[in-house]
This record gives sequence, C-alpha cells and structure tokens, in this order.
Amino acid sequence: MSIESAHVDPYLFEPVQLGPLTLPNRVVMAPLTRSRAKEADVPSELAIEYYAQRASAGLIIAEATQISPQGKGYVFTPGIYDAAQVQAWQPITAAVHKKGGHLFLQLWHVGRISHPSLQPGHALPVAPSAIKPEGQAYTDEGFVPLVTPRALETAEMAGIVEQYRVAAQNAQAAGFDGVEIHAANGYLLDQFLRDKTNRRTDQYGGSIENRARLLLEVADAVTDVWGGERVGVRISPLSSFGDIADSNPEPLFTHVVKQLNRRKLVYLHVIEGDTGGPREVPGGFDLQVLRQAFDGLFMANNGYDMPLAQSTLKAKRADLIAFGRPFISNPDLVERLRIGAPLNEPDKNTMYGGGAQGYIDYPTLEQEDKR
Ligand code: 8OZ
Repeated sequence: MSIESAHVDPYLFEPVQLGPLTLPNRVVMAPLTRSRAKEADVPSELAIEYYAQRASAGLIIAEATQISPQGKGYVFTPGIYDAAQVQAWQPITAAVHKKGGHLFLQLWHVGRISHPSLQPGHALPVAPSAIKPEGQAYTDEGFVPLVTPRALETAEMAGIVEQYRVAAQNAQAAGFDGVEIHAANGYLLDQFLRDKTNRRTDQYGGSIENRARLLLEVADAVTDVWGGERVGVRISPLSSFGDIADSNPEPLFTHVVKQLNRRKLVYLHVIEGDTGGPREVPGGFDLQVLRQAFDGLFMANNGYDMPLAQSTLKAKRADLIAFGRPFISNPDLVERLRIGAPLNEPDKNTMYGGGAQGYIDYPTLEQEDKR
C-alpha cells in the first residue's frame, strides 16, 4: 500500500526553532507512561527500540520519570535519580540522536498520587496538605485506594527543589536534549498550585503567589542546570485528573505563566480541557490568554487529529502539537500524517506494563506493505 498525496498543507511539517534545536516538524510525541521499567526504577532496554522507532517526531518528550524514590506513584515507572538509571537512559538518548531525533525528559514527582507500598520505608506519600485524593494507586498488588498523604514541612521544601535540581543534572548526564517540568495532571507541583489540594498557611500556600512558589523555585533550579532554552513546563489548567481543582484557575495560571515567562522557558505545554477527555469543560477559560502571556513556543495537547492540528497551527493558536495515544500505535506517525495514511489504534491491554508486545511491535507503513 502506498498513498501519494498531491498537496499537503505545510503547517505540521514546517521546521521550527526550539531554543538551540531545529525541529524538522511540529509534531511532538507527548510524554506517555508505559510502565515497562525494571527493578530499581531502571528503564527497560526495550525503551531503546521504542524511542528510536519514534525519532521522526519533531521532538519526543520521554515518559514521566520520577526525580526521587519519594516521587514514585505507580509500579514500573522509570527514575532519573541514580547512576544505574542514568546509565540505562544513555543508550536510549543515543539511539534517538543516531536517527536524527530530539528527546526531552519529563521530570515527575507524584506527591499524593502514590501509596505506602511504593514509598521508601513504606512511608506516607507527601503533599502540600493532608487531603486524601479520590482514586486508586497502581501498585504491586494491583489497584488499591489512595491514602491520606502527609503534609510537607516548610523545612522540607528546599529538599524537594534539590531533588529536581539533581534529576535535571542527571538528565544531562543521560544525554537528553532538555527537560520538561511536569506541573500538570494533579501531581505534586499541580497539588501546590490549586486551592482544592493546597490549604497551607506558610509561604507555599494561601495566595496565588504563594501557591506558585514551589513550581517557580523548581523552574529556577532546573534552568540553573539547563538554561531556559532547554526547559519546558507542562500544565493542565482546566483538568480535574488526579482529583484536582481550583476555585479560580484563570488568575492562577495567568500568574504562573507570566512568571515562567520571566525565566525564558523555551515552551509551554498545555493540556486543553480535561486530561484524555473533553477539550471543552464547564467553567473553563480561553487558554489563549496563556499563549499571549508567554513569549516562547506554545505546545498544545489533548485529542488532536490532523485537521484540528492543521487548523490550530494555521490560526497561530499553537506552535507545536503534541500527540499522545496515536504515537503508541504509530511509530511513523509523522509520515502517516504527511501522506494521509490510516492510523493504527492502540491496544488498551498492552498500554501499561508487560514487555515488547504492544510496545515495539506496532508496524510502520513500510512494514505493513511487506506483510
Ligand atoms: C497515565 C497513567 C499513569 C501516569 C500523567 C504521568 O497523567 C501521567 C500518567 C498517565 O501525566
């Protein structure tokens, strides 16, 4: 099978400058938890092939990766806090670079979305405040209810920032091109931002300025290591994923983005609407307000297909489009979009956990031709 298309609008396939990197197109592989890591949070060797297969993306953002043992909230997710993990990431970044690709790492602390069975010494997960999330943790024993976390002491906050700094340094040693700070989806940094989860009375809670403090301290630490031109941030201002909410998200996120802009970050990655769900949510605001407050690149995500991606870029409502699920099942997604080829659907049963099946065996168009 071979499909030739006479004319393709160029938008997705135009090069774009991302800090010092020239991306060949505007198709980004969104960070995707695939839960294939080994003992001690060491990424699997299978990830070498998995990411290399997807190197034609303009940029790959590697899966959410815990910055410390305390930052872990799911079984089989990888880490970036020790030498064995750094060593295991090196052939992954090298394989992507060998194929001409670019790869950022997503730095992750889950906060309260964890379980004692996943924590060092079976301690309680930590959070801004001791408020139990609705939902389940994915542990060695399967799904179990989330627990009431322990509120972090003010004196511990510098240590959290330090975890990010060390992880950022480790990501450099591992050969990544940059890092994305995960401040979305109800994990630790998002828990500090929102007033449903942050009831603190110290300088990390209360006012918008105080709730944004941790994220901005983390942004300072990470840009100290990498320079702003190699650091992005992911936010999900309208999402309720992780049992999160804010009474007034527009001024909160406008402040956050204005302050991130002062740090000259290279991109702002915004999940529009509810994570993995509807793009329009009740009580939402126009997220273009955030684009206007930010001088770097605007990366849009959530449920994009080719027509929506093209019209969004054409209207200059984004500079980059991040695709998640389509990249699971279409390693050559860029080529398929370019020629209008059909996309394979991901198999839900092999999304998380397991081995090669449903991970590195989705075919390219070329491989389909030979079958
Ligand atoms: C799905 C399953 C586990 C983790 C996120 C890191 O939502 C995740 C995640 C998604 O950002």
